[in-house]
Amino acid sequence: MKRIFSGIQPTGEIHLGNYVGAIRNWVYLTEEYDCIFCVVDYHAITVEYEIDELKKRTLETALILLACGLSPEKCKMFVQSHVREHTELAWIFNCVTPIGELERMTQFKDKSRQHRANINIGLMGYPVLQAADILVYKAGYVPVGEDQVQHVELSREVARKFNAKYGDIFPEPQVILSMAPKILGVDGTNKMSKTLNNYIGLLEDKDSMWEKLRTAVTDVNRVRRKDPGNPEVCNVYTIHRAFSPNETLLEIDKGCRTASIGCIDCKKTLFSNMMAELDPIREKAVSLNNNIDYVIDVLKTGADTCRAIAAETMDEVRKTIGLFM
Ligand code: AQP
Repeated sequence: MKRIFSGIQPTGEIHLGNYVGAIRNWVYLTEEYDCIFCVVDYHAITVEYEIDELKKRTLETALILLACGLSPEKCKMFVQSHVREHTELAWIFNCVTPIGELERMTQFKDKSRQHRANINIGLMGYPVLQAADILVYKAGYVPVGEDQVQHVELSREVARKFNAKYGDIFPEPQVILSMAPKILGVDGTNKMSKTLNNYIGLLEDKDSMWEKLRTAVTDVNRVRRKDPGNPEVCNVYTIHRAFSPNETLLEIDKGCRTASIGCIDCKKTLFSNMMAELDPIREKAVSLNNNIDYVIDVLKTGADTCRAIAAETMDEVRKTIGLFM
């Protein structure tokens, strides 16, 4: 079975972008692939964070993954820091990765702007650790949102550089994109993001979800109710595509272009379709919250299984690069 690896940061509330851009696709993919999913806590400490929050967010992120439909029967799930081989391999990869490649990463440039007072080596080396996360399991496929494509390309480059220097050990991983690889935030400008505070959280209070959707930016050229709109440039329509059936999409598309419906009508339909899918997830999250030992157990079992796979790769790597064993 072909192997998949992907991760998610415990940096804040899991939002619609994470869900339709990645997590929902992960659930589908468990039917066909050998899947490994990870809450990447070491990635989360590359920016300022609350020490007491990290632990809580890590567990909450795992809980949401389970609530969204990932199950330990169909995939392995664990916390990155519980498998030390990730950081060990990252160090080795540091030694084959040119600094120039890291400096040109869009996320590094964006995060450096957002965190001017803390541009640390970890922030720059983030994609190297990501390459190690993927390649320590020799995963060939990485399902991510569009923002992560450049990092997966860098993983390919790292694998190539390592293989050229030491011999063919690693595959060059390929990206798998979901059907909604880029969801913008409610500001209609930036990618929906945990840290930009432009998100709609999966477990957020329903009234607050609606309020954020109600006021979300749509086609900026549609100023008055009677102006026709253009769904192609509307982020709300992009979210519709992720939640609404084809007939609804056609109706919305036509209604918007002819101004026979307004943005609020469109958002009401979206909210109803969205909640039909999210309500069971939210209910499952409540029940998992009452059974938190189960979540901890899933993570522990996942880490034990993944540690064994990672240890095998690291034995091979240590031997290959000439470490005294
Ligand atoms: N807006 C988005 N649209 C589509 N996919 C998205 N993803 C994130 N935002 C969107 C995908 O979700 C997965 C997990 O993301 P992550 O937690 O590893 O970090 P991120 O990509 O940096 O997401 P955030 O929310 O913006 O986190 P912060 O604010 O902490 O940087 C990935 O597959 C990602 O592509």
